[in-house]
Amino acid sequence: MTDSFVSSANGDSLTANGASRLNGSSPSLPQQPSETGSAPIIRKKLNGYVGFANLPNQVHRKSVRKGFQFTTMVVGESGLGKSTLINTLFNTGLYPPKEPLPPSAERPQTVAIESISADIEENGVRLRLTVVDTPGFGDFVNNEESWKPIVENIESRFDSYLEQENRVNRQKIADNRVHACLYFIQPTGHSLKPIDVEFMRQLHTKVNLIPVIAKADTLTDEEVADFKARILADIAHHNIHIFQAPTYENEDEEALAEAEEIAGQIPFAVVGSDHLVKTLDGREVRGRAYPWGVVEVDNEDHCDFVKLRQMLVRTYMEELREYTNDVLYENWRTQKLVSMGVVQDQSVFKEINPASRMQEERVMHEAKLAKMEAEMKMVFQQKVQEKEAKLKQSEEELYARHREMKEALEKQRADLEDKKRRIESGRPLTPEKTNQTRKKGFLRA
Ligand SMILES: Nc1nc2c(ncn2[C@@H]2O[C@H](COP(=O)(O)OP(=O)(O)O)[C@@H](O)[C@H]2O)c(=O)[nH]1
Ligand SMILES: [Mg+2]
Repeated sequence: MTDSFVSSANGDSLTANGASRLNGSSPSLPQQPSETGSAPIIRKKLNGYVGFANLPNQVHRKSVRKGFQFTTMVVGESGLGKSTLINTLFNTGLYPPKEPLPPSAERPQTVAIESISADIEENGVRLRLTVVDTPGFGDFVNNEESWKPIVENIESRFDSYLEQENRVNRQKIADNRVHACLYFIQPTGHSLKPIDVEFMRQLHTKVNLIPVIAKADTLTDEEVADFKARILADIAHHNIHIFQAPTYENEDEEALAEAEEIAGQIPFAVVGSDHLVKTLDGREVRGRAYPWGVVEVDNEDHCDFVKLRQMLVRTYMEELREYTNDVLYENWRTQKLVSMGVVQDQSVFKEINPASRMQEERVMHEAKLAKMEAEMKMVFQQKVQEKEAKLKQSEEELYARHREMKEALEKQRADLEDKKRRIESGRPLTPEKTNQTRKKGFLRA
């Protein structure tokens, strides 16, 4: 392998930084708002060295230390060269040569899911590679639900990730989600078969689909071109979403051209071989030797293997991981939680903007003050009213007493006047007194 993953990972992190996707055909990632809150962003030139230009290198060093982890799934009828292609892709003997089953052997009745992990290293970069194989897919008389165990497997991996995310302690989350699914199409030269369409329809919202034409050395160049066109038409007709290499706004022309070139080769017509053969001109290459010549795996004129490797490993492995996490898993998670009846509690996870929060608090405080003032006013008024009522009452009482006393005085005066008049007119003061004198006189007499 001439390409080094180190340099590509390094270069990508620089060009892809902070850019947004241009690719219209792939559902875009949820984008972060570019400006946080309402704070204006000031563009300034630096006067001297600060050092944050080194940040990508820090990330690089850290990720190299941590290592990478990637899970890919291969699906397709047996004998299409899945195991061989994986061995070719990662240049290891991940799958040892398989002994074909003897005719009398019992055949499995269901699609099995087998996963193999390997730690591989290239230029000091470690990759924990997991390949999920699906032997049995499309191998039965009735393949109606061949896709089912595969969907279940992908979902159970999502489930396990969700369960880990919901733990109280999330120190060690193992990411076993499938980041890419290589779907092997039989090199019939016709178009997609119902089983291909059904599989892709069931899976395209759950995994990054990468369709490949298996054993492309069995087709001529024209046949490959026609077959590709028909496959793409079928895919478009059934609204199947296959993984597209994303492009970014501020990327250089080279990167854009590369993305375009890769996108132009989908579905990749691949040839796999994990052993070396000698070409007519004496070179030792990975390939397949035929009586009429050698098919070279790593030769772009012979097949799309190099482009597939670029898509899956060299350029877009990180994109595949990111798309799986940010879009596929996120959608599945939302659906799952909603179907379980979980509703978003706005009061718990509400995002808080400090400015509006302060404004809210001020309004609340002012309302509280106004309420207190109103209450105090009311109490005051009540007290005043009570006092007024009391004063009025005592006034009335005073007035009544005054009237009473006045009346009594009037009466006394009238009595006195009456007496005065009687005295003046020489009449006895009271009839009783007359009686008394009479009595006295009678007694005296
Ligand atoms: N013509 C051709 N044969 C291939 C290719 N890849 C694998 N084979 C052969 O196909 C047979 C089945 O391959 P294998 O990788 O076991 O297929 P699997 O069952 O899909 O895993 C083996 O004999 C391989 O040598 C290819 O690209 N072209
Ligand atoms: Mg196999």
